[in-house]
Amino acid sequence: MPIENKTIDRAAREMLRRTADDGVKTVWDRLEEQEPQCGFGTLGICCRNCLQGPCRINPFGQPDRGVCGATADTIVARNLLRSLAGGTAAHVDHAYEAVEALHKLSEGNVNYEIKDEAKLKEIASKLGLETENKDMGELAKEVAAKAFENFGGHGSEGLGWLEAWAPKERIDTWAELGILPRKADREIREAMHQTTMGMDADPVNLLLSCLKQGIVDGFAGLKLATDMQDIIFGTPKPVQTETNLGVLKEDHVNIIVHGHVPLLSEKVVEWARKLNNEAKDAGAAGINVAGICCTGNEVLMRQGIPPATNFLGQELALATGAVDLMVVDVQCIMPSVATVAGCYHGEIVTTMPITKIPGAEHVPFTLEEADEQAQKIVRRALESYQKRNMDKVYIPDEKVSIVAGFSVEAIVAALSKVDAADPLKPLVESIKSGDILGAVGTVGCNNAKITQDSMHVEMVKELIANNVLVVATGCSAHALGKAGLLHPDATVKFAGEGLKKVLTAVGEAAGLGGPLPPVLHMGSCVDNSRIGDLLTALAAYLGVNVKDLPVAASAPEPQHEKALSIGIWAVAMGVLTHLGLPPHVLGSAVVAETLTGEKIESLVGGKFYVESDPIAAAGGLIAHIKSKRKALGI
Ligand code: BF8
Ligand code: SF4
Repeated sequence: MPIENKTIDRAAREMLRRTADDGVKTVWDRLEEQEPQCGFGTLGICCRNCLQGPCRINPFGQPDRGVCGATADTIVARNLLRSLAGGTAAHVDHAYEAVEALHKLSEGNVNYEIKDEAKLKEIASKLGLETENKDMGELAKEVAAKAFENFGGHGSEGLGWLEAWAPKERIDTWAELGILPRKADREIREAMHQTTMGMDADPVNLLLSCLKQGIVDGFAGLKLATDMQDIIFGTPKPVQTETNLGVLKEDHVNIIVHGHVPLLSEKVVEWARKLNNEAKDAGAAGINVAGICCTGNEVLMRQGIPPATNFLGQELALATGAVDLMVVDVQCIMPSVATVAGCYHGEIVTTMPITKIPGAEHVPFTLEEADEQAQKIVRRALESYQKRNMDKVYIPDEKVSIVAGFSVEAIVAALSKVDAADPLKPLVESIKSGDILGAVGTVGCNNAKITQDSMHVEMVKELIANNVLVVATGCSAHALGKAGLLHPDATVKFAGEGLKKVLTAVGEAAGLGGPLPPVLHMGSCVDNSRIGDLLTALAAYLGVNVKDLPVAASAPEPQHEKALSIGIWAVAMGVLTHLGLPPHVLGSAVVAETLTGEKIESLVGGKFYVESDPIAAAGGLIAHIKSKRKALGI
């Protein structure tokens, strides 16, 4: 595959020339080695859920059933539900870690603080807790106790986080469909049970459970994690920094934080700052921390740490030979990072008991000893720096300015500069007048099957040219950042007239001396809950339901099971959700048509839309937005 087809990111292209020259394999080489990928797996019609299998269904004839009699429809739906349970488990486990941190800090056992007391109080009162005259530690303990209740429990008790934050209309809709979740762990467990041999064979029933996993993901995963993290680390405010591999510094000790949960990365950032002088003693100009994937987004949003690259660039960052240490926690860490670091330079440090990689060093990370361990990790980076061969360092000269940190609170704060008494009014008026046609949330991953960042960037350019406001999270936000779209200049250059007018008015009122960027970076993948909160607030303001808003979601380059869980949450919320490539469901017409068809839309208001051409996808999303506008009479 020519390098131009692998990525549009110029820094990544330079590094791929380097890895090719050095004979070092990357994710794209391994994809080529896998090709042709198994057709049965691609269609979702293989099953290995029992030892009578593996079974495969012939899409063109016999056999049309597995040994037990399962049809393609059953197998595809079952496999999808298992994937969703995996994605949901990842987010719920992430949320659990964050709740545990709040609980432990409330007991004074760990060295984390409550950075956002206002958010703690706001969450507590939404949960029905008394907040007046209460010590913050005490309140945190009560909120953590309420949060813990979302994971386990008895009977048919529901999710407190959902009950407090989901729109009433959604709760009624889900209850009517029988998909209002009970506790998260119970639902994930049940999905695993439901998909074992000799259990559910009804594809429609399985798909309803898929929707239920999405709802669990949204409230007991995304929303819960974000709320806890905002309380502990602060609610993001706009920050300005740079992105792409050029943020690595040749004369600095370079530490990469990679993974998802900010409990570790925040501490690494803190100790990198505190130990900066030790780096000078070691002969470096200082310590430079950069991020990859979603923990990179977390420390970007709150600490202004520059993102080095997104998912597909993780090996390429190491190929610079300038990364002295990459510390990882959970999720989206390719095991190959240990091999690539071995070919160039740098130590890979794993920290979590459920994420170890052969060839990496394991430094266990615990909340109780977070400071000691973070110091140890930073000092290991200093040692690694001293072993770096400067002749083998090559950092591409590619970096661009970005603005990030657009929490809902930050967006409302900017809008309130236009209308202090009624902050949502200017946004809603702009939508009504057509200056803003609608909004699309672009989220999710890179996938080696799609030219890196190309779908994100080309689709979003088309959207903003058509006056669609874009909010972004995850690796999508990274992609758009590297392409310059998280910067006010991009508003001038790419936005349609109406969108430009609004972003300029808000940006100038907010004292930025120019427009807001055309793409608002709202955070990591768990921060998709922020998009959910924004839509919920907008719908409430307009007196309509989320499913009636002129909005859509898109994961242009989805890769992870988590992206599917987020996607199905968006569908369950009532939002049309675009995917740039189909999940492994095409082996069942029932499943594929249900997920993308009118039936699911009539039930929940949302559905999936698959389109691999970025301009056509933008066109489809714009047509959807226009139809929603028409239905609203605007
Ligand atoms: O949680 S976007 S590749 S890093 S899964 Fe992974 Fe996908 Fe990136 Fe963040 Ni989200
Ligand atoms: Fe085959 Fe049925 Fe066993 Fe799956 S559960 S492997 S289809 S026999």
